[in-house]
Amino acid sequence: MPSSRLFATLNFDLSAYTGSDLTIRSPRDGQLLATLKAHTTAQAETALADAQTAFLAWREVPAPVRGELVRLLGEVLREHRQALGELVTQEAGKILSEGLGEVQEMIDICDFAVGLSRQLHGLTIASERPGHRMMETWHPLGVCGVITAFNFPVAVWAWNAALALICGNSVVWKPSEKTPVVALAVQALFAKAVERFSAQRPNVVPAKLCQILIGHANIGEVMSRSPLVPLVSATGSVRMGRKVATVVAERLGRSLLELGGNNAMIVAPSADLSLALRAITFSAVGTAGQRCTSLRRLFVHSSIHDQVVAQIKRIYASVKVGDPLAADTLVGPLIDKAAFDAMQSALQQARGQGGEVTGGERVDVLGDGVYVRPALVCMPGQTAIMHHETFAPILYVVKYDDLADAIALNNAVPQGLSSAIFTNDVREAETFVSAVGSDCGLANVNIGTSGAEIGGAFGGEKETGGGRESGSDAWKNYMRRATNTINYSKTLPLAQGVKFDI
Ligand code: UN1
Repeated sequence: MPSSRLFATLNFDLSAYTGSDLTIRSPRDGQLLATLKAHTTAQAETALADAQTAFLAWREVPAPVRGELVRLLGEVLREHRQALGELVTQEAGKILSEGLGEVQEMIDICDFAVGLSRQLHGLTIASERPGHRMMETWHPLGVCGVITAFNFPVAVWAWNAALALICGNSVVWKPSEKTPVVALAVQALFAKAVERFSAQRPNVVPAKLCQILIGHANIGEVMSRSPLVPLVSATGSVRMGRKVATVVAERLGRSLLELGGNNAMIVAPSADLSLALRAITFSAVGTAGQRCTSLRRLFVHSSIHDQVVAQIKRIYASVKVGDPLAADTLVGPLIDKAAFDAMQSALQQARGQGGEVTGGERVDVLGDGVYVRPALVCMPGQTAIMHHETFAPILYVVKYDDLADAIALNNAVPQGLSSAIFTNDVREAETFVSAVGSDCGLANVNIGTSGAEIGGAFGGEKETGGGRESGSDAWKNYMRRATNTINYSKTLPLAQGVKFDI
């Protein structure tokens, strides 16, 4: 098995997880990677109870000491970056540079979280009453349930886990049923970090601080229903997110959702076209169009439209579709045949709505791997199909004349994750990022829609779910806030001047 090198280095026995519930094939060539057993609903319940016990101990460990565990996780990830990146490529199909980039994203968030472990600051607030002080304290929250998708099979866990851990929480992770093997590898790497930590500080890290549950939607449902899980962080489809949000809301729990995107870019007349073309290509065909931040809609000013379309066609015809492990490949496989079918159905609908399709056909590369040439679709306007996210490399192009119209098109879809404008006109750039500009969680100028750094808050509005993960103050999602009013005077004045003498 291709992943055996990493598991052997880690002294990790995958056979403990072997069973007949999940058959995992590499999208690269269709080769069998593993057959795994799924956790049962009862096992999931037990895991949550164990996670609660772990939380009660971990919350008492000082935050900077919790940070040391995450620092060691970052260290272990650095040591295994190559092997883990290759395994991401094997199981998710993204090209090796992106597989390695994903591991780098894990390392980056670990570094960020280590710094944060000394900065979980609260405010001191001026009280209206004499001899009083108000302050805000941030406390650990509890068990954090993390549901992740196949396309970022490990980085999204790291965004959540690194922050949750320094915030004093325990973590239970349900990886995508399409990519559980690399998740098990990460679990083994985490165990290594714990081992290293415990050699210096025995009996500090509680057992079951981070657990993994392999399986289907039933596991996510147990997490969503359980009052032991104050926060469920879910990344994936709008359909899945709606279910999680509904079930969590029913018990008034907290959910952090990072769902579909339908990201657009505006290319204005003053754009630096050589930069724009590179950004368009990376955003639209990188990860074979299977990022939530992938570029799906392009609005090009009519004065440069034909020129831009001709150049994209030329790039699309020559972009290397191939083995994701080969150094010169830019477009790896789709995750599976169902993704190919969804792509073909979207192209069919686009044709029916007046679209002119170039590319999109299947390319024979390796074994049963499902490879496609990216598709460019010139549309007469923003028709119905463009309101849907199809997880495949399809780029719809529409002409515009007025910036206000292009911004309206950008905002006219139900999703609100990422967006970009290419312009050298400061008025256009500032308008795009202003209150009357893009309505997305990410609005970029002169870079593409995908490939965000971890330092910013990541997430989007509307059907994208509203959650913010990763950088900025996203850590606050993983803590509970207490407002404390302290009276150090010898009287008891009431707020708002209320008199209540007894
Ligand atoms: C996702 O596709 O779910 O901004 C996450 C990006 C990556 C993360 C994507 N840093 O494209």
